[in-house]
Amino acid sequence: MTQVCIIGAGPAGLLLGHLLRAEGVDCLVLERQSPDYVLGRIRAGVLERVTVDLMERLGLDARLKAEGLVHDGFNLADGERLIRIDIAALTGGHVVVYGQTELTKDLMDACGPRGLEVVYEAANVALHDVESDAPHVTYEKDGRLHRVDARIIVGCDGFHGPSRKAIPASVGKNYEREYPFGWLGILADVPPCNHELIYANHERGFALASMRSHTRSRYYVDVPLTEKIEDWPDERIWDELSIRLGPDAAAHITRGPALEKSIAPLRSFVFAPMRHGSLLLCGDAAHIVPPTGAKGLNLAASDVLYAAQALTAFFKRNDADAISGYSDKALARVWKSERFSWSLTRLMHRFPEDGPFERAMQVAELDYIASSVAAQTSIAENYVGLPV
Ligand code: RFL
Ligand code: PHB
Repeated sequence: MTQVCIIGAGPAGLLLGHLLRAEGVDCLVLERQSPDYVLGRIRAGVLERVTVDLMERLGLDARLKAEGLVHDGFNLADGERLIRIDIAALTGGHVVVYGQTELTKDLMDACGPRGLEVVYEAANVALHDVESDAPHVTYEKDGRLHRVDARIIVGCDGFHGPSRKAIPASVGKNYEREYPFGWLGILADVPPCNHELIYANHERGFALASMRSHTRSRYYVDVPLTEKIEDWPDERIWDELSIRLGPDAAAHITRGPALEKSIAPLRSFVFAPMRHGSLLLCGDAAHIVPPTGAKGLNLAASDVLYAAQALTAFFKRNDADAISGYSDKALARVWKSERFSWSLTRLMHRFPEDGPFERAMQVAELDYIASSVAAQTSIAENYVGLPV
């Protein structure tokens, strides 16, 4: 028996586990994959304050502080022009570039010393009786079936995990938008072409220049969903980046062998409500944003913050209202990030169904942003992260 059973040891599950442990709430984390598999997934790179603050509160921010790159701005590229969004001047804040892999590693390394129990390679995780006050979870490991009784289950098991599916269709609603392209990402040990991120809308398609450190770069181009990674040898990706990012950036691109290459589909998705009975959902288990706004991991962090507050109030002060209020509180922030991620995706990508009118709207919007402090401020305050 445990107070909280957390499903999934990605950033959401591990952050929540550590926060609950720090409050003296019992919990157990079940993860389908091995630690190495989890760390092999290359994903987010940009942290908002909410995420950095949680790591600081946990006292797990030593490496993030030492190695994270503070970014005071980023750029939107439109053909030849770079429109700089000066986050620091417009909002007083900044974002920190620090890979999700590194953050996950910091959280993983702290599990042993802090007594956070994670069962890796837990197969066939299934949720039972989530509507009741006595739910339980079953899983298989080492050829045996295990059962975990808990008072609360928190689904942090990503978009494809079993938690959301444990909520009956009659109770929840899916809001969904799929995009007709994916992002082909390349990671390489080469210096970045620019000291800040560049999001480019070129007639050949979208490109993003990002980084993990001064010596490791992360780049993306959008590709039709029919595209296969085998058709994209490294040189083809570098050639495409050099065109789409524009001549100034191209002049500073250093090419190198790919450490990792993958294609990720783009999706906007929200499942509501984010609580049903004794089950709460956090992070990608409840919602997906297209990566254009760099919001996915940060939304997982704000969900976890709200969930930790609610569960602490429940277990320490017997406050059941905190749990009932979790979904509305989390969704209020989720929807605003969904809107921002969708609108930046719309602005920066070429959609196959778009004609000259839609293209003219993109040009006009970018032109407006370039000339309007108000428009830049709106983008900056969303990018830096809305208040929690
Ligand atoms: P995760 O990271 O998917 O973790 C879920 C965990 O649950 C496990 N799991 C199960 N465990 C037990 N039983 C089962 N049946 C299970 N099924 C799944 C999984 O193995 C996994 O360990 O979800 P979480 O924790 O909610 O975290 C969300 C973030 O990972 C995600 O939102 C971000 O990576 C999105 N994202 C970005 N977010 C940002 O904030 N900033 C960015 O710059 C950014 N860039 C990105 C991104 C996502 C990308 N891809 C590949 C989708 C760039 C890309 C390309
Ligand atoms: C990344 O570095 O992987 C990254 C950065 C910004 C985004 C998405 C991904 O918007």
